[in-house]
Amino acid sequence: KNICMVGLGYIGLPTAVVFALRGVDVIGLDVNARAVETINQGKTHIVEPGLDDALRRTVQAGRLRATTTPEPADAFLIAVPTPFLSEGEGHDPDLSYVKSAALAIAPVLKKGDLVILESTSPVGATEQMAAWLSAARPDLTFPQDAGEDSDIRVAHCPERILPGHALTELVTNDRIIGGMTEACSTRARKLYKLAVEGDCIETDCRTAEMAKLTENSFRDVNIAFANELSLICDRQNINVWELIRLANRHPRVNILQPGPGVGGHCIAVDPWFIVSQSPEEARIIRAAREINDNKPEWVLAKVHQAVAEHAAKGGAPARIACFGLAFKPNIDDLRESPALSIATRLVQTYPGQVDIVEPYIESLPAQLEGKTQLLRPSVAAETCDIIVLLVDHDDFKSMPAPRNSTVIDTRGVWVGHDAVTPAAAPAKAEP
Ligand code: SAJ
Repeated sequence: KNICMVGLGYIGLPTAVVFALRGVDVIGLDVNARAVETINQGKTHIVEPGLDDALRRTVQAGRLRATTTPEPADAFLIAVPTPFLSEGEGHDPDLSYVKSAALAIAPVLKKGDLVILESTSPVGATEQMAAWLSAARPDLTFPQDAGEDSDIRVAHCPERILPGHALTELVTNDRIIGGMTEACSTRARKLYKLAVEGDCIETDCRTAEMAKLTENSFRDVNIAFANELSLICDRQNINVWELIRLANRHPRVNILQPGPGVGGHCIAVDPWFIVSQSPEEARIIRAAREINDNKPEWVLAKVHQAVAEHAAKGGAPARIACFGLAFKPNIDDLRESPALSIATRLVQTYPGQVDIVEPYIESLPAQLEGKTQLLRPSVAAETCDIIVLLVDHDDFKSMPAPRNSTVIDTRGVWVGHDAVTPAAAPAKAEP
């Protein structure tokens, strides 16, 4: 028995490795020839703690092999991107990668195979995928026409791992198993039980699709609540971090943390799938997306205000330091990062005045290269007039709060007990 992992990115590669570690023979299929070559050399093209070592062991043991050419397997797990379409206001889901993956594996499917969609998907995507497979293979039967007697079993089992904790969460998290029929669910559950120690809970594929979208929307709505509070508190001159700490002492209140916006490729995307399918009903979910997407503009306005106040004092133009570019703490992942977009806008607006501090990278991303410089935290804290804290990296938490600069702390790292307003400088350090 072997499996084919289709898509060897941030989700697919760790998943392939975890199954291979449990003794399953895994073929990895990807359109990226360079990634395939790197993996076959026992190396990773993504950053994930523990992955390098585990991948090398599984490749050396002959359990994991990558290819760009589809091959027969007993089960196919599809983990390809499902972004939204950039054109138009509707944020409609783009299923073109799922379609390409389905068309790639269709020719090698055989009676008895299992096809699982792991990518976060709008409701109905699994049935759509089964329809694409069926159109490509009229000689086989699928659950939509043959029910429990189908030749091919199809299910949606959404991935739920937190980047940075992939190898642990793949094994310990509970899994939702959404078969198109009960036989599909049973078959998929048996497969996941080879690697997953958490519960594998069966449901239908549409509920499974909605469950995954709901989880990320829940988090987005809760972060939006915290971000809205940060705006209200700023106007009322109340320290939002202290406020949230106090409110969370209530046994039934658990507010998340405000920040410069929501980044990554999941939480800022998935709620739009619900909004695009139910625009009339999904009012809170849409508002949350808009609040979180507008937070970077608010942070930029705070910086502009601080620059104007500095200029009013006369003297040299303000030096501005951006602390952090990553989309969340203690990782090097800059994808869809609000910190990166704020830094990029500041570099454009104040050319030659902005420095970057990001301990997790060694060279600047292309859009900033040649336009700014990377500084060590202590150097930037000494030399910059305005410090914009954008990521709550441990490196920043463990350093003393900069005392001689105006601090705009979007994460409450240094001004956890003070207002976020630049006017409130100098910042107080956390006791
Ligand atoms: N953030 C805040 N305040 C908070 C928590 C997070 O501003 O209190 C921000 C982060 O800084 C970051 C963004 O939200 O910019 C998202 O970070 P995250 O750590 O909440 O989530 P992701 O995108 O890394 O992973 C999420 C997870 N989903 C949930 O926790 C419900 C993960 O389990 C999913 O597998 C993943 O999305 C996915 O692939 O869908």
